[in-house]
Amino acid sequence: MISTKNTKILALSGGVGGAKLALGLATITTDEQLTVVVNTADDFEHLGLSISPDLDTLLYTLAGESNQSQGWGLQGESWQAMNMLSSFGGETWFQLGDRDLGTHLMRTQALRQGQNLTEVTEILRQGFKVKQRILPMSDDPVRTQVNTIDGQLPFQHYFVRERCEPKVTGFYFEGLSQAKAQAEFVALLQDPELAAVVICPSNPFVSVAPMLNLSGVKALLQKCQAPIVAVSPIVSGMAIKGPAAKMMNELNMPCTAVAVAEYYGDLLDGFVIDDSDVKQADDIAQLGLEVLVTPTVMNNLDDKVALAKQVLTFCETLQGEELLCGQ
Ligand code: FO1
Repeated sequence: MISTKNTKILALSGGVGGAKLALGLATITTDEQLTVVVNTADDFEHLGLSISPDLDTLLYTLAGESNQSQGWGLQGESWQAMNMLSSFGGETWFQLGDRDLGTHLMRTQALRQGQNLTEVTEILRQGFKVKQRILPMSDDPVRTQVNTIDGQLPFQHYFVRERCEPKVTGFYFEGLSQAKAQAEFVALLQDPELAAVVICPSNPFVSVAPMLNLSGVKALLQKCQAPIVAVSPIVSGMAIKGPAAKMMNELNMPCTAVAVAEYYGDLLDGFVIDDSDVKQADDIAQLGLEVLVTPTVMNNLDDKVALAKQVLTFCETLQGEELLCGQ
């Protein structure tokens, strides 16, 4: 199915938007070909539990178990534990379903027993029978703090409890300067078989930035021979999901695909924009990037697969190397 040389693919992903493209990529590649490195700066400790929302979104999505209408959590969920907690007057602003709680209990106990986040994620991945490698960006804690006009808020307090309402003035990634990039992530960036790096359409500021700004990662990306391609999370001046567009407005950035391309800067070889933003293609090319214009909105599995094929074909043209055979 796949050529034997230079066929490893690395996807960098935040939560929902990134997981959609990761599922498309997982559908058209062999199990060993794809590694997804996931943002862990959204992680937090809540009700005594270690919660890794983006890792879980990836696990649940690749396992075919995600709750797509809700946008997070698991299918077939029940809420008995939350209802019980609510009856005691406990904190219920962050909704943890009964099935989802099993994941957090498993992770929390394993971390407390001394396993690292990579090892715990591996246990969960095997439990969910996910074939692709899913790695946390780091085994060290990194915690996004959102600076707002109302003061600094931990990410989930800003995102879920305050529904992204406070006006954002900037971000601080607690622990980032001391955190080491996950070892296999570092090794993959130096692997001669790495053939493509795909930055998924995740929030550039709070999902992708923590991964890129881990010590040494940008330098390795700059050295890496594989094409680096990002998919714009901004389509027609809006974010498909989440607060990226609102953040751009509040940070006085134009809410455009061009602004996202500029934000990633010369790290990229190629940038993927939606058909509806075709008028921005020339401006992006002016930045020295190759541009792919294609439908990027993923409403169903066919859309995810179609975009994944387009992205890998784009990488092939940038690399001159075949990634997909007979697709
Ligand atoms: N998002 C919400 O908007 N409300 C919730 O109550 C909520 C609970 C939740 C529980 C577990 C989990 O893994 C994720 C959860 N999310 C919830 C989603 C999540 O916090 C965000 O989508 C991501 O952090 C942003 O990528």
